[in-house]
Amino acid sequence: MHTSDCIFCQIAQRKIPSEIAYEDDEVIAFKDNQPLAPVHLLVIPKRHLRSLNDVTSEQEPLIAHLFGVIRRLAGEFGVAESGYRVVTNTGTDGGQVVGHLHFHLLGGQALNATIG
Ligand code: DGP
Repeated sequence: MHTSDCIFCQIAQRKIPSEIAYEDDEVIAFKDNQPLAPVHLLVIPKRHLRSLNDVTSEQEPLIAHLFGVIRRLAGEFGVAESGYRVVTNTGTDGGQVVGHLHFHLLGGQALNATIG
């Protein structure tokens, strides 16, 4: 389920410290350590999936649950009404750096076309 050389698996296992905003059995959310906006959270499945490409149809309920967490966090971090952006970078051309599926939740300012 976890991969020992994956930074985000280590964060999920609390082996690497992070500012955790939410956690349940399947999902964990924490502050990005290179924030691009006043609110910049990363929301991830605890299970190691490399990218959206790894998600099977059986795991789609997990992704639906994860989006519910994102919606809830947008409210808790005060950006639901002003607006926010959810981004998942996939693969090399998508700009994915960390090879563990993650969704950026960005908000707290007017976002330009390239942020995130
Ligand atoms: P991406 O390009 O979508 O793979 O973005 C990876 C993001 O992960 C990037 O915005 C910085 C963030 N990040 C990388 N390493 C760490 C870490 O160790 N802790 C935290 N909190 N964020 C990290």
